[in-house]
Amino acid sequence: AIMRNWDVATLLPFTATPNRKSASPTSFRLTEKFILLLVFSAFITLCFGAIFFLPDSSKLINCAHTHTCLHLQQDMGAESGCSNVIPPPPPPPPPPSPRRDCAGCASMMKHAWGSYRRYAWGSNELRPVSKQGHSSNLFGSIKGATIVDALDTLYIMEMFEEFDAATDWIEKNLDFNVNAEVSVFEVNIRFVGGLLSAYYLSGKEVYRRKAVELGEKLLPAFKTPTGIPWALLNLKSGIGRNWPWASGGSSILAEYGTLHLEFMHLSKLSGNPDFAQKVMNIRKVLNRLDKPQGLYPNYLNPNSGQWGQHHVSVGGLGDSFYEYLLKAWLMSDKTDEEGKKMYYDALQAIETNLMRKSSSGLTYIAEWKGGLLEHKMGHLTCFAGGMIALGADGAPGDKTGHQMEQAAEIARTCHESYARTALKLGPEAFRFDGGVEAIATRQNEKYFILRPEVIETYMYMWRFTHDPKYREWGWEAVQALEQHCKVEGGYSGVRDVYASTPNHDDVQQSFYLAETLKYLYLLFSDDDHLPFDHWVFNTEAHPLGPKTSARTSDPVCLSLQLSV
Ligand code: DMJ
Repeated sequence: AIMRNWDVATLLPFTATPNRKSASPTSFRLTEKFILLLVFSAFITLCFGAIFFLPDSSKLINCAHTHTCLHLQQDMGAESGCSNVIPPPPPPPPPPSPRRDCAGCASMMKHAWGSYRRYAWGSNELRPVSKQGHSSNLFGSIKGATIVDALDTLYIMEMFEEFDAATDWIEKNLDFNVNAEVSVFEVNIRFVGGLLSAYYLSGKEVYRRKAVELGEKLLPAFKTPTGIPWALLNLKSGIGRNWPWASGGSSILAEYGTLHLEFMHLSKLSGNPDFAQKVMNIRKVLNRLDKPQGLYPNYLNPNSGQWGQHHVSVGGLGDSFYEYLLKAWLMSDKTDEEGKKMYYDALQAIETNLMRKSSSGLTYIAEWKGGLLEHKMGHLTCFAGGMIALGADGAPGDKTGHQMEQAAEIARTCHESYARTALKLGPEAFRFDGGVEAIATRQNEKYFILRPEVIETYMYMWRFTHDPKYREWGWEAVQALEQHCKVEGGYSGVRDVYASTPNHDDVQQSFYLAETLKYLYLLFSDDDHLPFDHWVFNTEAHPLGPKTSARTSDPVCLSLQLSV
């Protein structure tokens, strides 16, 4: 009530009646009113002036925790000429670290998967520019390569609605009863590997059943005089053959040598020892053979059991054979002594005969052709940084530190192969001859097809060293992928990484979802997300289920171990 009386009194001069004679003592005359009006307008002008000319405090509030804020404060101090009264700026906050939870990488997966689902559902792969399905002859008429390859990435990134849609498609449509020739290696690493890891992660029986069913379809590939399998197999007739271009009808080291992990798991999950026997026999054949300089040639004839051409590579045609020797030992809880010895002996021979340093000090792994070196390193070879780091801990004779250094040097060289291009993406192969270092010189080696190997190595190096440069390098790759490979309909490879604008090849490879995006996600995740002491990744980045020490008979529990 008191307030109301005060209000009335204050307002009276402005609400008084125009009849001056009857004006109360509180009324004003015209001149007084004019003066009051002047004072009032001056006050209003001052207020507006303050709004326009004083520092913008709202900006300060909004940016209180950012770099821009700091700059703004400094600018304002300089403008107002009162820099001496402003206290010295606090030390700058640490640079914004890459997104550690990698929500960014998960959103890349959403775009890649969403586009595949929209434009190519059920096909093997997506053509992201023309927005339609794409089928490579590696899978014959088996369908859904991207669905099976991406299953575990969806699960790991907690995209469960998408994972359920994929499971539904697999239950209803994934069919191996096809009269078609497939690549035994590709079907094994992508389909068998993808199904096995989906089983270990989710515990869904359909994945175990389909993996074993497909494994059984692949067994006829081993019907050769030596038991070294054919590269190609007709799934209906069980007739196999080798690639017509492979030296004298040979099988390929990286193909027959990259069945071991999956087949050991198939025996365990099916109770059928055939799978394990077939891959252990491959070892036997290899161990009977003389190896030039301790090296494994890429070609081996499955009829005669003799080497073909003496070409050796840690990249294409050789790569994952070495990887599977090491991982077989790790997966056996370090009981597979034969695998261990074969791996470290082979690595020693590679170091002696293939590993070289360029004149500016970049370490690379060359290719070996009958004793002569070709000073070229493939993008595929870049996985070796991660492999060597993974094995360094068990290296014989105090070589752990030395192997970690080698791994770090390979990672640096592979990063340079990206950094020296216009698009900041790595070429298919780069050379160290003719005055160049880590640069592709041939037109047909300048393409980038969304391959994972360099990011794979960053991921392993990050986990073992926690050196922030590996996350920085990974983030550079993310930015380049977003800028040059992302299109409305997904992600595409590019034809020339040295061209200033990307020329898209219109293929979104299934390994982009299986490997590249998964390794990126893990690079920015905590170490206990799929810890290495529990899980071993197959060569297509499919985590194969906990090693003996962590094993439980209930696969659903295995998936729970992930989140603990
Ligand atoms: C993948 O299919 C596998 O990583 C394989 O071992 C070799 N290369 C491709 C991806 O580059």
